[in-house]
Amino acid sequence: MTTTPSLKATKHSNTTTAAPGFLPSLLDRIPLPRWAIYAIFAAGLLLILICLICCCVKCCCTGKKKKKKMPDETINMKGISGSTTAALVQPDAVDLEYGGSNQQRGKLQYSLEFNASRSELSVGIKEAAALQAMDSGGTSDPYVKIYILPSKSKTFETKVFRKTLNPVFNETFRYPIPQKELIESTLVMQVYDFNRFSKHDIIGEIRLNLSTVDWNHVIEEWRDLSEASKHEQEHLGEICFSLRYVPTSSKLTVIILEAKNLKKMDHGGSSDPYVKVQLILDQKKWKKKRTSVKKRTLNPYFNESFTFEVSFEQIQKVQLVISVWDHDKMSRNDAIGKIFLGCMATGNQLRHWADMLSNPRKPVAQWHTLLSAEQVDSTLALKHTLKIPFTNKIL
Ligand SMILES: [Ca+2]
Ligand SMILES: [Ca+2]
Repeated sequence: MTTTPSLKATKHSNTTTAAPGFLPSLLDRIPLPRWAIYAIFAAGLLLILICLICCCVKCCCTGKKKKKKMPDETINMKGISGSTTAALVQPDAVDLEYGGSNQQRGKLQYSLEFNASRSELSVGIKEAAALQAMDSGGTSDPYVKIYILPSKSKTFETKVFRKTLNPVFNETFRYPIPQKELIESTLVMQVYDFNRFSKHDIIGEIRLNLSTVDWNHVIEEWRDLSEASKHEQEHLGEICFSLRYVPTSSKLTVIILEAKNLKKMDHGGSSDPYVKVQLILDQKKWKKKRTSVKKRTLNPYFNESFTFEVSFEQIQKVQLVISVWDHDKMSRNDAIGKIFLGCMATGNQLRHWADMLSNPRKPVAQWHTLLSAEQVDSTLALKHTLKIPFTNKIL
Protein backbone atom coordinates (compact mmCIF):
# COMPACT_ATOMS: atom_id res chain seq x y z
CA MET A 1 0.00 0.00 0.00
CA THR A 2 2.83 2.35 0.88
CA THR A 3 4.94 1.51 -2.22
CA THR A 4 2.37 2.47 -4.83
CA PRO A 5 1.89 6.07 -3.69
CA SER A 6 5.70 6.53 -3.35
CA LEU A 7 6.17 5.14 -6.87
CA LYS A 8 3.40 7.39 -8.14
CA ALA A 9 5.08 10.28 -6.34
CA THR A 10 8.48 9.62 -7.90
CA LYS A 11 6.91 9.23 -11.34
CA HIS A 12 5.02 12.47 -10.82
CA SER A 13 8.03 14.34 -9.57
CA ASN A 14 9.98 13.16 -12.66
CA THR A 15 7.43 14.62 -15.04
CA THR A 16 7.22 17.94 -13.16
CA THR A 17 11.00 18.48 -13.25
CA ALA A 18 11.08 17.89 -17.03
CA ALA A 19 8.20 20.06 -18.35
CA PRO A 20 4.54 20.14 -17.55
CA GLY A 21 1.73 19.58 -20.09
CA PHE A 22 1.43 18.16 -23.59
CA LEU A 23 5.07 18.30 -24.79
CA PRO A 24 6.57 16.03 -22.05
CA SER A 25 3.95 13.38 -22.60
CA LEU A 26 4.72 13.52 -26.34
CA LEU A 27 8.43 13.15 -25.60
CA ASP A 28 7.63 10.18 -23.33
CA ARG A 29 5.91 8.41 -26.18
CA ILE A 30 8.98 8.74 -28.52
CA PRO A 31 11.01 5.52 -28.15
CA LEU A 32 14.31 7.41 -27.84
CA PRO A 33 16.30 8.63 -24.87
CA ARG A 34 15.73 12.29 -23.97
CA TRP A 35 19.30 13.34 -24.78
CA ALA A 36 18.91 11.92 -28.30
CA ILE A 37 15.69 13.87 -28.86
CA TYR A 38 17.33 17.09 -27.64
CA ALA A 39 20.33 16.45 -29.86
CA ILE A 40 18.07 16.01 -32.92
CA PHE A 41 16.25 19.27 -32.05
CA ALA A 42 19.52 21.11 -31.63
CA ALA A 43 20.85 19.76 -34.94
CA GLY A 44 17.61 20.83 -36.69
CA LEU A 45 17.81 24.34 -35.24
CA LEU A 46 21.48 24.59 -36.22
CA LEU A 47 20.62 23.53 -39.78
CA ILE A 48 17.89 26.20 -40.09
CA LEU A 49 20.27 28.80 -38.65
CA ILE A 50 22.98 27.87 -41.18
CA CYS A 51 20.45 28.09 -44.02
CA LEU A 52 19.36 31.56 -42.87
CA ILE A 53 22.98 32.78 -42.63
CA CYS A 54 23.70 31.41 -46.11
CA CYS A 55 20.70 33.25 -47.58
CA CYS A 56 21.73 36.51 -45.91
CA VAL A 57 25.35 36.25 -47.12
CA LYS A 58 24.22 35.46 -50.67
CA CYS A 59 21.87 38.45 -50.78
CA CYS A 60 24.55 40.83 -49.50
CA CYS A 61 27.17 39.51 -51.92
CA THR A 62 25.03 39.89 -55.03
CA GLY A 63 24.17 43.43 -53.95
CA LYS A 64 27.84 44.28 -53.64
CA LYS A 65 28.64 42.63 -56.94
CA LYS A 66 26.01 44.75 -58.71
CA LYS A 67 27.50 47.89 -57.21
CA LYS A 68 31.04 46.81 -58.05
CA LYS A 69 30.16 46.18 -61.69
CA MET A 70 29.79 49.89 -62.42
CA PRO A 71 33.48 50.88 -62.52
CA ASP A 72 34.33 47.74 -64.51
CA GLU A 73 31.73 48.77 -67.05
CA THR A 74 33.13 52.26 -67.48
CA ILE A 75 36.66 50.96 -67.82
CA ASN A 76 35.57 48.52 -70.45
CA MET A 77 33.66 51.19 -72.30
CA LYS A 78 36.69 53.41 -72.37
CA GLY A 79 38.88 50.57 -73.62
CA ILE A 80 40.00 50.78 -77.22
CA SER A 81 38.74 47.35 -78.20
CA GLY A 82 35.30 46.36 -76.95
CA SER A 83 35.91 43.52 -74.51
CA THR A 84 33.50 40.65 -74.10
CA THR A 85 32.40 41.97 -70.69
CA ALA A 86 31.36 45.25 -72.26
CA ALA A 87 29.46 43.36 -74.93
CA LEU A 88 27.64 41.37 -72.26
CA VAL A 89 26.80 44.42 -70.22
CA GLN A 90 25.63 46.56 -73.13
CA PRO A 91 24.37 44.22 -75.84
CA ASP A 92 22.01 46.87 -77.18
CA ALA A 93 24.75 49.44 -77.66
CA VAL A 94 26.93 46.98 -79.55
CA ASP A 95 24.00 45.95 -81.72
CA LEU A 96 23.28 49.56 -82.54
CA GLU A 97 26.84 50.37 -83.45
CA TYR A 98 27.10 47.51 -85.87
CA GLY A 99 23.47 47.65 -86.94
CA GLY A 100 22.46 47.59 -90.57
CA SER A 101 22.19 50.65 -92.76
CA ASN A 102 18.39 50.50 -92.41
CA GLN A 103 18.82 51.77 -88.87
CA GLN A 104 16.40 54.54 -87.98
CA ARG A 105 18.48 57.69 -87.68
CA GLY A 106 15.64 59.87 -86.46
CA LYS A 107 14.13 63.05 -87.84
CA LEU A 108 14.76 66.78 -87.75
CA GLN A 109 12.40 69.74 -87.77
CA TYR A 110 13.69 72.89 -89.44
CA SER A 111 12.41 76.14 -90.86
CA LEU A 112 13.49 78.13 -93.90
CA GLU A 113 12.84 81.73 -94.79
CA PHE A 114 14.36 83.91 -97.46
CA ASN A 115 14.32 87.66 -97.16
CA ALA A 116 14.77 88.83 -100.76
CA SER A 117 15.20 92.50 -99.91
CA ARG A 118 18.02 91.73 -97.52
CA SER A 119 19.32 88.74 -99.53
CA GLU A 120 19.32 86.70 -96.37
CA LEU A 121 18.45 83.07 -95.75
CA SER A 122 17.32 82.13 -92.23
CA VAL A 123 17.69 78.49 -91.26
CA GLY A 124 15.88 77.51 -88.07
CA ILE A 125 16.91 74.29 -86.39
CA LYS A 126 13.88 73.46 -84.27
CA GLU A 127 14.16 70.01 -82.81
CA ALA A 128 15.06 66.41 -83.50
CA ALA A 129 13.19 63.30 -82.49
CA ALA A 130 13.90 59.57 -82.11
CA LEU A 131 17.58 60.02 -82.92
CA GLN A 132 19.77 56.97 -83.19
CA ALA A 133 21.69 56.18 -80.00
CA MET A 134 25.44 56.38 -80.62
CA ASP A 135 26.76 56.04 -77.06
CA SER A 136 27.05 53.00 -74.84
CA GLY A 137 24.31 54.22 -72.49
CA GLY A 138 21.74 54.04 -75.29
CA THR A 139 21.75 57.81 -75.79
CA SER A 140 23.53 60.44 -77.88
CA ASP A 141 24.84 63.97 -77.32
CA PRO A 142 23.37 65.60 -80.42
CA TYR A 143 24.17 68.86 -82.14
CA VAL A 144 23.52 70.08 -85.68
CA LYS A 145 26.02 71.41 -88.22
CA ILE A 146 24.68 73.60 -91.01
CA TYR A 147 26.38 74.72 -94.20
CA ILE A 148 25.59 75.64 -97.78
CA LEU A 149 27.11 74.06 -100.86
CA PRO A 150 28.93 74.72 -103.08
CA SER A 151 30.23 77.89 -101.36
CA LYS A 152 30.62 76.25 -97.93
CA SER A 153 31.46 79.76 -96.73
CA LYS A 154 30.34 79.36 -93.17
CA THR A 155 29.53 76.37 -91.02
CA PHE A 156 27.21 76.92 -88.07
CA GLU A 157 26.76 74.58 -85.15
CA THR A 158 24.01 74.43 -82.57
CA LYS A 159 24.61 73.84 -78.89
CA VAL A 160 25.33 70.28 -77.79
CA PHE A 161 22.55 68.56 -75.87
CA ARG A 162 23.80 65.90 -73.51
CA LYS A 163 22.29 62.44 -73.25
CA THR A 164 19.09 62.86 -75.21
CA LEU A 165 17.55 61.46 -78.37
CA ASN A 166 14.93 64.23 -78.60
CA PRO A 167 16.78 67.57 -78.34
CA VAL A 168 14.97 70.90 -78.69
CA PHE A 169 17.46 73.29 -80.30
CA ASN A 170 15.39 76.32 -81.32
CA GLU A 171 18.32 78.16 -82.90
CA THR A 172 18.29 80.30 -86.03
CA PHE A 173 21.23 80.92 -88.35
CA ARG A 174 21.45 83.57 -91.05
CA TYR A 175 23.28 83.39 -94.35
CA PRO A 176 23.73 86.47 -96.50
CA ILE A 177 23.17 85.07 -99.99
CA PRO A 178 21.85 86.59 -103.25
CA GLN A 179 18.72 84.95 -104.66
CA LYS A 180 20.53 83.88 -107.82
CA GLU A 181 23.10 82.02 -105.78
CA LEU A 182 20.48 80.66 -103.39
CA ILE A 183 18.58 78.72 -106.05
CA GLU A 184 21.79 77.07 -107.18
CA SER A 185 22.73 75.96 -103.68
CA THR A 186 22.19 72.97 -101.45
CA LEU A 187 21.58 73.33 -97.75
CA VAL A 188 23.18 70.62 -95.61
CA MET A 189 22.02 69.94 -92.06
CA GLN A 190 23.97 67.22 -90.29
CA VAL A 191 23.16 65.80 -86.88
CA TYR A 192 26.23 64.70 -84.96
CA ASP A 193 26.86 62.92 -81.67
CA PHE A 194 29.39 64.81 -79.54
CA ASN A 195 32.16 62.76 -77.88
CA ARG A 196 34.69 64.38 -75.62
CA PHE A 197 37.55 61.99 -76.20
CA SER A 198 36.90 60.63 -79.64
CA LYS A 199 35.77 61.67 -83.07
CA HIS A 200 32.19 62.88 -83.25
CA ASP A 201 29.87 60.44 -85.00
CA ILE A 202 27.48 61.59 -87.67
CA ILE A 203 23.97 60.34 -86.96
CA GLY A 204 22.45 61.46 -90.23
CA GLU A 205 21.86 64.41 -92.51
CA ILE A 206 19.35 66.25 -94.67
CA ARG A 207 20.35 67.71 -98.02
CA LEU A 208 17.96 70.25 -99.48
CA ASN A 209 18.23 71.38 -103.06
CA LEU A 210 17.24 75.02 -102.58
CA SER A 211 16.02 75.37 -106.18
CA THR A 212 13.04 73.15 -105.31
CA VAL A 213 11.90 75.25 -102.36
CA ASP A 214 8.87 77.54 -102.64
CA TRP A 215 10.26 80.76 -101.19
CA ASN A 216 6.91 82.53 -101.08
CA HIS A 217 6.19 80.93 -97.73
CA VAL A 218 8.03 80.30 -94.54
CA ILE A 219 8.74 76.60 -94.51
CA GLU A 220 8.58 74.54 -91.37
CA GLU A 221 8.74 70.77 -91.68
CA TRP A 222 9.95 67.46 -90.32
CA ARG A 223 12.19 65.23 -92.37
CA ASP A 224 13.81 61.87 -91.76
CA LEU A 225 17.58 61.90 -91.55
CA SER A 226 19.40 59.93 -94.19
CA GLU A 227 22.86 58.43 -94.23
CA ALA A 228 25.60 61.03 -94.66
CA SER A 229 27.13 61.03 -98.11
CA LYS A 230 30.75 59.96 -97.82
CA HIS A 231 32.37 61.58 -100.85
CA GLU A 232 31.82 65.15 -99.80
CA GLN A 233 33.01 64.84 -96.21
CA GLU A 234 36.56 65.91 -96.84
CA HIS A 235 38.51 64.47 -94.00
CA LEU A 236 41.27 66.75 -92.79
CA GLY A 237 42.03 65.05 -89.50
CA GLU A 238 41.60 65.59 -85.79
CA ILE A 239 43.68 67.34 -83.18
CA CYS A 240 43.86 67.01 -79.41
CA PHE A 241 45.10 69.81 -77.19
CA SER A 242 44.69 71.01 -73.66
CA LEU A 243 43.87 74.54 -72.49
CA ARG A 244 44.56 76.10 -69.13
CA TYR A 245 43.95 79.62 -67.97
CA VAL A 246 45.21 81.11 -64.72
CA PRO A 247 43.51 84.48 -64.19
CA THR A 248 45.75 85.56 -61.28
CA SER A 249 48.93 85.27 -63.32
CA SER A 250 47.25 86.08 -66.70
CA LYS A 251 48.69 82.92 -68.24
CA LEU A 252 47.05 80.96 -71.03
CA THR A 253 48.74 77.61 -71.60
CA VAL A 254 48.06 75.57 -74.73
CA ILE A 255 49.51 72.06 -74.89
CA ILE A 256 49.40 70.57 -78.36
CA LEU A 257 49.14 66.87 -77.57
CA GLU A 258 48.60 64.93 -80.77
CA ALA A 259 46.81 64.75 -84.10
CA LYS A 260 45.45 61.79 -86.02
CA ASN A 261 44.15 60.77 -89.43
CA LEU A 262 45.63 63.88 -91.02
CA LYS A 263 45.10 64.43 -94.72
CA LYS A 264 47.88 63.17 -96.98
CA MET A 265 49.53 66.22 -98.53
CA ASP A 266 52.69 64.79 -100.07
CA HIS A 267 53.19 62.52 -103.06
CA GLY A 268 54.43 59.66 -100.89
CA GLY A 269 50.99 59.47 -99.24
CA SER A 270 52.09 61.19 -96.07
CA SER A 271 52.55 64.65 -94.53
CA ASP A 272 55.14 66.44 -92.38
CA PRO A 273 52.86 68.08 -89.86
CA TYR A 274 53.44 70.90 -87.43
CA VAL A 275 50.97 73.03 -85.51
CA LYS A 276 50.66 76.81 -85.34
CA VAL A 277 49.11 78.35 -82.25
CA GLN A 278 47.92 81.85 -82.86
CA LEU A 279 46.08 84.48 -80.85
CA ILE A 280 43.87 87.04 -82.52
CA LEU A 281 42.76 90.19 -80.77
CA ASP A 282 40.49 92.80 -82.32
CA GLN A 283 40.58 90.87 -85.62
CA LYS A 284 44.35 91.25 -85.80
CA LYS A 285 47.04 88.63 -85.47
CA TRP A 286 48.49 89.19 -82.03
CA LYS A 287 50.78 86.37 -80.89
CA LYS A 288 52.05 83.26 -82.61
CA LYS A 289 53.98 80.11 -81.72
CA ARG A 290 54.54 76.77 -83.44
CA THR A 291 55.53 73.21 -82.72
CA SER A 292 58.39 71.25 -84.26
CA VAL A 293 57.85 69.42 -87.57
CA LYS A 294 57.11 65.68 -87.36
CA LYS A 295 58.41 64.02 -90.50
CA ARG A 296 56.34 61.65 -92.62
CA THR A 297 53.41 60.87 -90.32
CA LEU A 298 49.65 61.31 -90.36
CA ASN A 299 49.38 60.67 -86.60
CA PRO A 300 51.97 62.96 -85.00
CA TYR A 301 52.55 63.14 -81.26
CA PHE A 302 53.74 66.59 -80.14
CA ASN A 303 53.15 67.15 -76.42
CA GLU A 304 54.51 70.71 -76.75
CA SER A 305 53.43 73.44 -74.38
CA PHE A 306 53.01 77.16 -75.15
CA THR A 307 52.25 79.87 -72.65
CA PHE A 308 50.88 83.28 -73.54
CA GLU A 309 50.34 86.27 -71.35
CA VAL A 310 46.67 87.17 -71.68
CA SER A 311 44.96 89.45 -69.17
CA PHE A 312 41.51 88.65 -67.80
CA GLU A 313 40.06 91.46 -69.88
CA GLN A 314 41.76 90.16 -73.04
CA ILE A 315 40.69 86.55 -72.53
CA GLN A 316 37.04 87.62 -73.01
CA LYS A 317 37.68 88.76 -76.57
CA VAL A 318 40.70 86.83 -77.77
CA GLN A 319 40.41 84.11 -80.45
CA LEU A 320 42.74 81.16 -80.33
CA VAL A 321 43.48 79.72 -83.77
CA ILE A 322 45.01 76.26 -84.01
CA SER A 323 46.15 75.23 -87.47
CA VAL A 324 47.91 72.12 -88.73
CA TRP A 325 50.36 72.55 -91.58
CA ASP A 326 52.34 70.29 -93.84
CA HIS A 327 55.98 71.27 -94.03
CA ASP A 328 57.54 71.18 -97.52
CA LYS A 329 61.22 71.63 -98.15
CA MET A 330 60.95 72.68 -101.76
CA SER A 331 57.67 74.58 -101.86
CA ARG A 332 55.33 76.65 -99.71
CA ASN A 333 53.92 74.92 -96.64
CA ASP A 334 50.28 73.97 -97.03
CA ALA A 335 47.56 74.29 -94.41
CA ILE A 336 45.96 70.93 -93.67
CA GLY A 337 43.21 72.23 -91.43
CA LYS A 338 42.23 74.81 -88.87
CA ILE A 339 39.90 75.54 -86.00
CA PHE A 340 39.39 78.48 -83.70
CA LEU A 341 38.25 78.86 -80.13
CA GLY A 342 37.03 81.83 -78.15
CA CYS A 343 33.80 83.52 -77.23
CA MET A 344 33.00 83.90 -80.95
CA ALA A 345 33.36 80.17 -81.58
CA THR A 346 30.43 77.78 -81.81
CA GLY A 347 29.64 74.18 -80.94
CA ASN A 348 32.43 71.92 -79.80
CA GLN A 349 35.07 74.66 -79.88
CA LEU A 350 33.02 77.06 -77.78
CA ARG A 351 32.38 74.25 -75.33
CA HIS A 352 36.10 73.61 -74.85
CA TRP A 353 36.76 77.33 -74.37
CA ALA A 354 33.93 77.66 -71.86
CA ASP A 355 35.17 74.60 -69.97
CA MET A 356 38.60 76.22 -69.70
CA LEU A 357 37.16 79.50 -68.39
CA SER A 358 34.93 77.79 -65.87
CA ASN A 359 37.80 75.64 -64.56
CA PRO A 360 40.60 78.13 -63.86
CA ARG A 361 44.06 76.59 -63.25
CA LYS A 362 42.84 73.21 -64.50
CA PRO A 363 44.05 71.86 -67.88
CA VAL A 364 41.11 70.73 -70.05
CA ALA A 365 41.94 68.45 -73.00
CA GLN A 366 39.66 67.74 -75.93
CA TRP A 367 39.69 66.40 -79.49
CA HIS A 368 38.58 68.61 -82.37
CA THR A 369 37.85 67.87 -86.01
CA LEU A 370 39.82 70.12 -88.34
CA LEU A 371 37.96 72.41 -90.75
CA SER A 372 39.26 73.88 -93.96
CA ALA A 373 41.47 76.95 -93.54
CA GLU A 374 39.31 79.00 -95.96
CA GLN A 375 36.19 78.21 -93.99
CA VAL A 376 37.73 79.25 -90.66
CA ASP A 377 39.32 82.38 -92.11
CA SER A 378 36.01 83.52 -93.57
CA THR A 379 34.26 82.96 -90.24
CA LEU A 380 36.94 84.92 -88.41
CA ALA A 381 36.77 87.65 -91.07
CA LEU A 382 40.35 88.58 -90.36
CA LYS A 383 41.56 91.96 -91.45
CA HIS A 384 44.12 90.71 -93.90
CA THR A 385 47.46 92.37 -93.52
CA LEU A 386 48.15 93.56 -97.03
CA LYS A 387 51.10 91.82 -98.54
CA ILE A 388 53.38 94.49 -99.88
CA PRO A 389 54.78 93.51 -103.27
CA PHE A 390 58.49 92.85 -103.28
CA THR A 391 59.32 95.93 -105.42
CA ASN A 392 57.50 98.23 -103.01
CA LYS A 393 59.29 96.70 -100.07
CA ILE A 394 62.65 97.81 -101.44
CA LEU A 395 61.40 101.33 -101.97
CA1 LIG B 1 28.45 60.92 -77.40
CA1 LIG C 1 55.39 67.84 -96.85
